[in-house]
Amino acid sequence: MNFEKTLVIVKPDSFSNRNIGKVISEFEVENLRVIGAKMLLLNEEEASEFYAEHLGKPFWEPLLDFMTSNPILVLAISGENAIVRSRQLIGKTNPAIADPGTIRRKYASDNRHNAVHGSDSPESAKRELEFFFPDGEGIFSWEDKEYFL
Ligand code: FUP
Repeated sequence: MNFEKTLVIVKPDSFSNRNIGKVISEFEVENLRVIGAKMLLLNEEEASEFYAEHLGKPFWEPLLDFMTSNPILVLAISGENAIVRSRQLIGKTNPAIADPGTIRRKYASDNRHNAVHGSDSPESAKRELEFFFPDGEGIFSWEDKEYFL
């Protein structure tokens, strides 16, 4: 068993499109469990820091505008091989070429308004969880309660 934690963001378009519940369900039905959740409105500084690796790319400014346009829901997700399995469920960045059945294929509009984010590696998951849940505060562990059984 390889239990992992990963960071998922339900993006602003999922709020506009009233898809937040559906997006969360996609993880839950696969036994990827919500162990932390926060609804936030990012400011430009926070969005820039979170997406720092994309600084200078042509989509940088529109990405920041989009990510600060509406609330987001940040989720800490836990489960077996949670990082790679979440990425598989989410699908490719561009929904037009994402596999049928993936979250982005079902709920995304284009490669910016793409419904959801998921950490792409163990290193990213660590950084991104720490970004939104510093020192693990707000994250519940599997050992905590019957909730997780
Ligand atoms: P992903 O890991 O699939 O979320 O995709 P990337 O890390 O490559 O990109 C991060 C975010 O940048 C995307 F979710 C949306 C934005 N982006 C664009 O707006 N346009 C692009 O062409 C590529 C990415």
